[in-house]
Amino acid sequence: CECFKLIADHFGDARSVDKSTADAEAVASRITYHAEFTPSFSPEGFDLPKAYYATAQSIRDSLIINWNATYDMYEKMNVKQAYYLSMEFLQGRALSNAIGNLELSGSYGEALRKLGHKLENVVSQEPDAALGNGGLGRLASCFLDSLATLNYPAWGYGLRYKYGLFKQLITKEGQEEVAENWLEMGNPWEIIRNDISYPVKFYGKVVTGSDGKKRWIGGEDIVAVAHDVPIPGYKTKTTINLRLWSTKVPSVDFDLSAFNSGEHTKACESQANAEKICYILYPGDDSLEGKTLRLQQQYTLCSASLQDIVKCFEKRSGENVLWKEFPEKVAVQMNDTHPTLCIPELMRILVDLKGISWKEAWDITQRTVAYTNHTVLPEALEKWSLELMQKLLPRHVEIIEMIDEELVNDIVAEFGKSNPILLERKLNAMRILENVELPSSIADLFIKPKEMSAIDTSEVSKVSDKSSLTDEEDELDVNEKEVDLPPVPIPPKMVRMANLCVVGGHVVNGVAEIHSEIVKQDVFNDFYKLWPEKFQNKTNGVTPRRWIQYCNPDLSKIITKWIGGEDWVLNTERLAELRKFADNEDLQREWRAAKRINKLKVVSFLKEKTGYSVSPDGMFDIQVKRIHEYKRQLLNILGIVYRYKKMKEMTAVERKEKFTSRVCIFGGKAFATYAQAKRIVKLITDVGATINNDPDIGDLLKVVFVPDYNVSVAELLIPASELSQHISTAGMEASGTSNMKFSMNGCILIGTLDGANVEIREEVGEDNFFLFGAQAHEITGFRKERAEGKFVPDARFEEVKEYVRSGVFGPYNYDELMGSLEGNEGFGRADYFLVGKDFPSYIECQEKVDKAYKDQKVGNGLFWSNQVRRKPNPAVAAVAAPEP
Ligand code: GPQ
Repeated sequence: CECFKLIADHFGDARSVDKSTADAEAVASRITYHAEFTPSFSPEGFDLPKAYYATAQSIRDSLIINWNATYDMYEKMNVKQAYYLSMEFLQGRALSNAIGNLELSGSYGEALRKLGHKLENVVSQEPDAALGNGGLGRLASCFLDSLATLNYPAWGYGLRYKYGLFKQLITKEGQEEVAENWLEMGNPWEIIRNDISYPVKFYGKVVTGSDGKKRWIGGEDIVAVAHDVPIPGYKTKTTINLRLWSTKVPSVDFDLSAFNSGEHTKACESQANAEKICYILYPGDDSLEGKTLRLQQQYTLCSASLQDIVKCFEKRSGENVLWKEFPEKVAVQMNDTHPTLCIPELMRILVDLKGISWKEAWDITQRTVAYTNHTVLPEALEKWSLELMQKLLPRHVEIIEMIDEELVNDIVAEFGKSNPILLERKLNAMRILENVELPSSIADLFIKPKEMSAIDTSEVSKVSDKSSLTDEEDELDVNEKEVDLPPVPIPPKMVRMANLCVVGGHVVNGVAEIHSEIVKQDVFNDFYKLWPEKFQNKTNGVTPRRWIQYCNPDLSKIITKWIGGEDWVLNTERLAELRKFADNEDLQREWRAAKRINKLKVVSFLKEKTGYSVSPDGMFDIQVKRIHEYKRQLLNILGIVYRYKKMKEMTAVERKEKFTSRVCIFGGKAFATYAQAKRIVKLITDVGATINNDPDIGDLLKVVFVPDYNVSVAELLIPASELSQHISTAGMEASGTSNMKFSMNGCILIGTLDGANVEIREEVGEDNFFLFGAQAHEITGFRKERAEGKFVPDARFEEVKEYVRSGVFGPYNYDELMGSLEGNEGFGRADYFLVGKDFPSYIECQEKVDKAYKDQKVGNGLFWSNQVRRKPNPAVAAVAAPEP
């Protein structure tokens, strides 16, 4: 886009880091300056923690120069700015990324060496900024890197949680959670903006003034304070901003008289209440708990960010603020439904505070806001209790009710009143408010249950299963109910945030092609039929800087050497040029050597973290992601149990002959109250403890659960991976993003046709993707088959469950976990995620993997970098192969 180019060009003469002064000498003196004047550390000594802090501060100086220049540019050019609102940013470490993006690795390495430290030891001092749970948060962070790199005028907005995602300990009991105090040693990256703060209100009531305007008054006010984190682009001066809010009480609210009269706790109460909003990252991932505090967090993010965005728009507009041009200057992207309150909040600001008519404000809001959906799991489609929301945000509820009413009118206009059954179904599916009465003019259209008996349609029976009763029977039934049955509970009134997003935004996108199809054809099908133009796909992506270049320097050097030039870091299409050299033995040797270096790093890491010694000769088979039943770590571990059982039944010679040596690595956190996920963690660690200590097995099979999986651990494991598992029940993983990272690091995937796997498989070619399992369109049928008792499980699956139950892996009672894979009795949950259904094809597929890995070892060259073998792209093949 022209304006990005202008920005990039303009930077030619903007202030920037002067690379000529960034030689090692100059860098060392900047670092020592900070070591001396950084108040957080004592003056003597220069140990690693201090070296990290001083190094980070010296880099931050450089970032600030670019960050200010970027901001000045946006101001001057009054560009349209994109704002990415997200409750999660899973940033990981920042130091090596910043040094790399500023192209200062050489001088920093050299400077630190002079000062007595290795750069890699210094960067590993940094705690991960884990302000996110998993894929959704990491995607937000990858976007920031890419937006800055591509010179987009964009900002991120989030919350500055005092405690990030919990630290995971693996004990004999399984997973334990400990608070992660990532700010304990201070945060050298953030710039506390005491000059930028906004009031955020909760509770109170709405009054109508004499001018007819609504005002939200009373209640509790807190203050959101900005903390800015500069985000550098790669090989550009563009440095964008991640603005994180923390909360405090307005200074006038401190109860001095209570404090003076000795009631210290009372005096500090309101402070603690305000601060607790940003205490912890909501630990849920695809689930909903926590209620009031979580809603306060969501509203704080939306309110503070929108006040900030509006203020910036007004400032840049000067004297003449044209509100209808707001969407030409502002795009607000909501990362899932967590920031949905942006919609009523923008309406409130425009209508109540800026005096704009409802109609115009609605038009502005819709054109400004867009929504990314990240899940189709019904339990993850957020709903809020209307009652709770009414208490906490009374004005927003009025606005939401109004939006709902307009939607109801639109639906009635669209579907007419002539088919009340269809209309009722549409209203039930599409309304924002759930279990809330319709306006009487519309409610009167619908038949009361007693009148239904007269109508004979299959649709009606869905609405009421009493439809087949005669009038008399119906009377009787009602009377019986009155006498015998307890009153039917009134279903709670809820606000459906996803519906509000679809209605209030101009675009809805899914995160992989198959997911976006499911969004259109299933989750939001009624909306799709009404507004097909709103629905899009935007397949996720990851930054190649962090996920190849910095985490895998050895592989990066090889790529750069063979395809000639480093520009693949900005243009990943170029990686396809490697295909031309797929059969070249030198490339194969170099590739294998790089993989081995990475594997050796993991060998030491596993020893240090778990005590287990693993061989670098085994295939590194990795599944790292949040622990969730739909991601099916259970399928993986049961496959391993099967393998182990078979090995035990063979002689040493036979098992060596039959099986490929594997190091099976798991990592990931389970939501603290997700009992089933925790049982899976326990099973993995128990299986590991048995197999890893079994002298019959030795290096033929090892099973290791890496504790406290996070971004930094991913940066270590992914480059060492040879097989990675993306084996979710088809249709349930919206996209996945680690599948992309593994592929980029020369790893083969085993997986189902789910999420981004589908597109990855198209890209790498069918013979480089080990595919198994049921497909998305078959899942409902298979579940039905189970429910009807028609499913006959494979004997191998029965055998494996039995083996787990037999106690081979220790005394823990696995009845509940194994029972969930069976019928409907006892613990039976009828194997909702179809582990049993996919088990045979999974283990057969794993046998193919074994064979393929073995074959590469007997000399048919570079199997495991086989991605590059795919038939050459004609466009690429047309380019003469340069000599490496
Ligand atoms: N995802 Cl709704 C999360 O990590 N957390 C969430 O709360 C929701 C989704 C993931 C999703 O499970 C993955 O399939 C995606 O790749 C990822 O979001 C990013 O889109």
